[in-house]
Amino acid sequence: KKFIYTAPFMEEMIDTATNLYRLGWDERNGGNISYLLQEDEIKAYLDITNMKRVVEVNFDASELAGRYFIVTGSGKYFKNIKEHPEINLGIIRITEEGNQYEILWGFENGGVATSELPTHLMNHIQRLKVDQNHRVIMHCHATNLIAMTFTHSLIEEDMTKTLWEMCTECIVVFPEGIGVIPWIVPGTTEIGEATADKMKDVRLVLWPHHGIFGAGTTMDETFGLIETAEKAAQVYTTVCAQGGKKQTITDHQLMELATAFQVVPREGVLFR
Ligand code: 2HA
Ligand code: ZN
Repeated sequence: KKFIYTAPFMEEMIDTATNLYRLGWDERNGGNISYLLQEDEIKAYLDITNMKRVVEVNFDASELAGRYFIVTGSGKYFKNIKEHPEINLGIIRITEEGNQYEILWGFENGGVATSELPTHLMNHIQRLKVDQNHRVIMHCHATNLIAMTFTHSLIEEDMTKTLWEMCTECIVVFPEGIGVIPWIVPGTTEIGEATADKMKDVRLVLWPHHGIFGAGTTMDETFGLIETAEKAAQVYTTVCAQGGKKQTITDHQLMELATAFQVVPREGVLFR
């Protein structure tokens, strides 16, 4: 077998977690990532018949039976992933019944998958229904997006419009807009269901006063999606600090962008 630290999925996971930490979006044990892996990808690096431990899942994940994920650990710090991937990350497989997962690699010292596993798995189930190439769910505490949930309208169309206005790229990167759920206790199946429900239509879901969830087909794309929304939120913060908008990208200009880049903007955001 090849050395597992040379696996592209491992390198992507470590690099992304390290970047998120460096950006200040994953303090302490904040944030979590799960990355759907193909059996063939893993087999070159790991004996998939060698299961280390079994852990309960407290909801029905049978739609993901037999699926593999590399996932960040519960209570683990993104800051430490680069130094000790084998403690802070794990490779898991959902059992046939969908009520447990098996740990095939990592989570040494008795660790388990992220406390947000229900939301991650429910989002994977939902995104796979609308995008067969879907693979990544990422959660982080992006600073300016969180701040906006205190000062800005939480109506999705309002939030989407403001983010689109703040950087010309935004409407091209997330034409479907951003979802916003109510405040709910994290780690619960309730917040998982609310988030996954939004993921039918969007790849970005904002948790008020907490953080952001992103979905995508690759690690780079998912990271880039969150990065773009957070950049817009950062510009918004600066615009407010400078005294507010004096001019902006108009709705007509946003439509021109959508046409030029062949994206369909979410209904109900422009020309209201
Ligand atoms: O894992 O970010 O939402 C810590 C969190 C919970
Ligand atoms: Zn969080």
